[in-house]
Amino acid sequence: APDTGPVTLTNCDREPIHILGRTQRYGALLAVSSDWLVQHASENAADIIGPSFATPLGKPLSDLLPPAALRQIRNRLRMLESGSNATRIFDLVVQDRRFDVSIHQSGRHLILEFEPKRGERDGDALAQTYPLIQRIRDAASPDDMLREAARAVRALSGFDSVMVYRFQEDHSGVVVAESRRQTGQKYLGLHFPASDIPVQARALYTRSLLRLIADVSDEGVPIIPARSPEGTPLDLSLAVTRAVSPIHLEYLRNMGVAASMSVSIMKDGKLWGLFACHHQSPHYLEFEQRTAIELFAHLFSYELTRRQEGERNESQSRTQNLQRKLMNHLAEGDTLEASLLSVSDDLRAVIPHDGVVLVTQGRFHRSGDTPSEADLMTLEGLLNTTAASRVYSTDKLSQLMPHAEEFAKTCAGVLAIPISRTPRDYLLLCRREIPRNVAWAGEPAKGVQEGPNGDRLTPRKSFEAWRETVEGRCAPWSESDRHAADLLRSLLLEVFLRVSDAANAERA
Ligand code: BLA
Repeated sequence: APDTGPVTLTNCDREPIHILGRTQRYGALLAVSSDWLVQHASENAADIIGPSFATPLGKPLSDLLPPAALRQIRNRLRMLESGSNATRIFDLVVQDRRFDVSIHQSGRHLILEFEPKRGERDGDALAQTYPLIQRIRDAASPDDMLREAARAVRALSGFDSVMVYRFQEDHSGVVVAESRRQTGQKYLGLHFPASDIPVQARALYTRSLLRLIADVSDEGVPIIPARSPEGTPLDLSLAVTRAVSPIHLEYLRNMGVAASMSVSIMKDGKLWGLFACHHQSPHYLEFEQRTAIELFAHLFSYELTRRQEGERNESQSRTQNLQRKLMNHLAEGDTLEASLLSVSDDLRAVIPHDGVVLVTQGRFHRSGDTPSEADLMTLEGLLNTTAASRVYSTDKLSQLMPHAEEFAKTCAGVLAIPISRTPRDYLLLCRREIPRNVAWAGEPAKGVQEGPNGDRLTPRKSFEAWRETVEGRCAPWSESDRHAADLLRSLLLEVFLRVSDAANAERA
């Protein structure tokens, strides 16, 4: 049934944040029809653009804007027609006032957003970007690279603090780098649940790569009328001045933040993470500066992909290495158990784990942190009910085997690689529970009042919520873990075939 009730902390992903019907105060928004009649306008249009916009609804744009401005807009529209989904004009003049204007199509409307130019810009932003990218390129390690990136975005934006927030496979997130004006780190290493940046927000952030929340006390300016005559609200998904979810505003206020900006970090067409920027006081950035930061994020994404391709090659060569060593051991006449044990370091490098069990012919050869023999017997029975000749993995073994709760500290999840068909033999990799006693670096949640949207909206409470969700879980088996497991499965199958061929040959 559709959920029509209020948005709460447990159904965050239902909040329709793209049709909230308000813009942030720093801009004014107009929606015009294909014949350029104003259909919607934010209530601040006259304040921001000029007195001709006192009663704009239903009027032709040509009555409201000077001919030169109209010409600039018309020229820009050609760009929209040629495929890009948004365009911008950096200097549009209306009666001595200068604006940056963002233009995009939304349903049957053309949306124009006006932001007044504030004083002389320094013209440095773009020039500043390239040396900063060079430093990223030169970074010695992946961690270094993330740290440099946070520093760079802080330099480009003037925000007090910048974090690199990375999404995990389950859409929870972790702060992987942090740069703050006041020394020290506040959130580095902390995890947050997926619902802190709900699914519809993540989807928007893949389409619109930068949003500035210039003042968290700004509840937004209404756009009128709220609905079109057909009854539909204006879709603001790509609107740069889109007002922000009140739930998120409360989160930011509880965090002691007065302005926030996030910039998407894309990788392979997916949202890899965000630069999350915070300021102690309201903080506005002009469009060109925002554009430079967007460009930086774009170049950074590119560097990230490049580096990770390098890592992928490395992991491929590690897998090959593992394969070669294993073959050598077997060729020298070692048993499979002995061979696997002697390559365990290489195996751990390919698929990180805390313990390993070779299950063959009803016997268990264990090494590292694994369940007991008795528990393994139960587990083997259950694994025999999973699909044949497929890698099976779970990051919460207790879902398959309730009793596993009791030994989650030793082994909370397994990845089982079937290595022969009859009877089913397995190579079982085990992982311990995710450690949840991460040190909290920030100040305790002092004096946070429970607001209208409930009591979870602080990073500290949020972290607690994440802790509960990972209770009894190990770190998720990633796509590349499973891929490596598949490769290993075919390799081991081949080995088994050879071993049994050899045995047959001996017998003959
Ligand atoms: C958006 N939540 C966001 C954003 C961030 C976070 C970075 C992007 C918008 C921005 O630039 O501020 C979360 N920010 C964090 C986290 C840290 C941080 C985890 O600094 C940690 C250090 N948020 C909740 C809950 C709900 C929620 C429980 O915590 C829902 C009930 C909603 N968050 C929410 C929504 C948005 C959001 C709706 C989108 C805001 C928008 O774009 O309109």
